[in-house]
Amino acid sequence: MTTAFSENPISHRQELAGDIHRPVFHFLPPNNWMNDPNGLCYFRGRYHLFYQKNPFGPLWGFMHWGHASSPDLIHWQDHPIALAPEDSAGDGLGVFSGCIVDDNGTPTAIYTGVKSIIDTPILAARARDSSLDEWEKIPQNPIIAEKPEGVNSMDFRDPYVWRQDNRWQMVVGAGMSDNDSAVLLYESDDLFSWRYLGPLLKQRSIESVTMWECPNFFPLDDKFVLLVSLYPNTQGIYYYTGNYDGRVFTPESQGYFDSDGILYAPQVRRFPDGRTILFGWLREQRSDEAIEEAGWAGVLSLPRELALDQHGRLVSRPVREYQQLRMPSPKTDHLSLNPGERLILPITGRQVEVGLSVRRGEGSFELGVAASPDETEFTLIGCDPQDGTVLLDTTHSSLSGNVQTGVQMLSLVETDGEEMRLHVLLDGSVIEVWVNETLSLSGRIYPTMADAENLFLRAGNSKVQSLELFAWEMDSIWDF
Ligand code: DQQ
Repeated sequence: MTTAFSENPISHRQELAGDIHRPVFHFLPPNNWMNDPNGLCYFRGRYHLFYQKNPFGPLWGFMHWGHASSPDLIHWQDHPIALAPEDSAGDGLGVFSGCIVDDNGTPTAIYTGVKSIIDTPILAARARDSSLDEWEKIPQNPIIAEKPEGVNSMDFRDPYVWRQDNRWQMVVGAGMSDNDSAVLLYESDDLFSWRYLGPLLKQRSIESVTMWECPNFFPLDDKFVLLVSLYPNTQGIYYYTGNYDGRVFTPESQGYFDSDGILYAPQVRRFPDGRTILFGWLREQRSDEAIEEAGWAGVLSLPRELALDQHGRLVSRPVREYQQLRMPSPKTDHLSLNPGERLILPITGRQVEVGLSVRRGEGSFELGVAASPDETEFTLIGCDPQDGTVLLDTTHSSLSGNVQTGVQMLSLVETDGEEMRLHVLLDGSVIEVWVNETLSLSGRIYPTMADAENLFLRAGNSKVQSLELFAWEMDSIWDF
């Protein structure tokens, strides 16, 4: 299904509301295609979120910046398209990813313009009203016309700008002719004329990666964090934490953030209340044909508050504001399970949050969600408190042949505490899992059966002595 471009977001949202795979408490486009979050910012009491949008259809192409705003990071209002491609502005083939900074009270977008596949200048546009609905691409564009030497012709994009020591600094994602990936560092006094300082980081850390997309570079606690998205084949988000003296970044630790490449191309900003928050794109795991039939694609993660833990790992938890979506009367229980015992939970649905707490050393168990009564479709979250691992297994999540499935795993280390606390948030085709409000896994699932709504617990080969359960039905963020 290809829908003609019309800016009538509420009617599109209403038309698609019956789709069982459509999340209701994660931000997603009214219809058609969305990918990366862009331009995350806070202006005059509202959070603004921009995003890569194809207004003409549900597959990637002809990128614009869509726009939504929120009073609380959870409930969103659609705005008109903010930035559209224009030949005369140097972005005729697409307005690709970028960020927004506050230039003395004027929100200013710094983004990738696509002039041709090998010509991707960095451009700027300034907001002309307080709702951030009207934008003017500046006459000085392009603000960076040429890529530095050694950068591959098609691998230069996604500027991220911040204030550093009374100057502006910018990083841009790149792929280099020596096969390294790089994040390139620039500096400016006025936001419009930029000096190239060289690579902030340049590496060939993972063999199959040819470029780092969507860099984010920001202070967190007393460190700096660099996030990069691993391209091609969208291999997920990798982070480096370390020290930054305003010129040189010295990484100390590194790792994957989330896993398996379903969460990708994040946008991070620190907000006035001091929290550093990330939104990521949760990629579809179904075929183009299935997406065309659905008429929409792409959804964002819940906003995640970032922190560094005692091991120096970059960790996250969903912002506390999502808890307002918990419906009254949670189901709570104190359970024990005999070896192999299976228990249907007293809650059903496609919009649920389940919390489970056990002590380390207990027997292993699985939580099943989105399970059909005949159990031909189900998604498993496995927990082994002895070795501290959590699995997200979507192998049986759908009977459709048009869906990619898999098994993801995360592991706690010895010193992560005496307890394992799982938080599972299911919202239509989105599943997000946290353990101990630090490490996360994200998945997409597409059950074919309308009644694939059950939840169950199943013990492994040993007894689970004591398991605390909290479960909530979750409300929609939309009024209809
Ligand atoms: N998406 C944008 C690019 C970016 C990629 C194009 C990452 O700017 O590199 O839609 O998903």
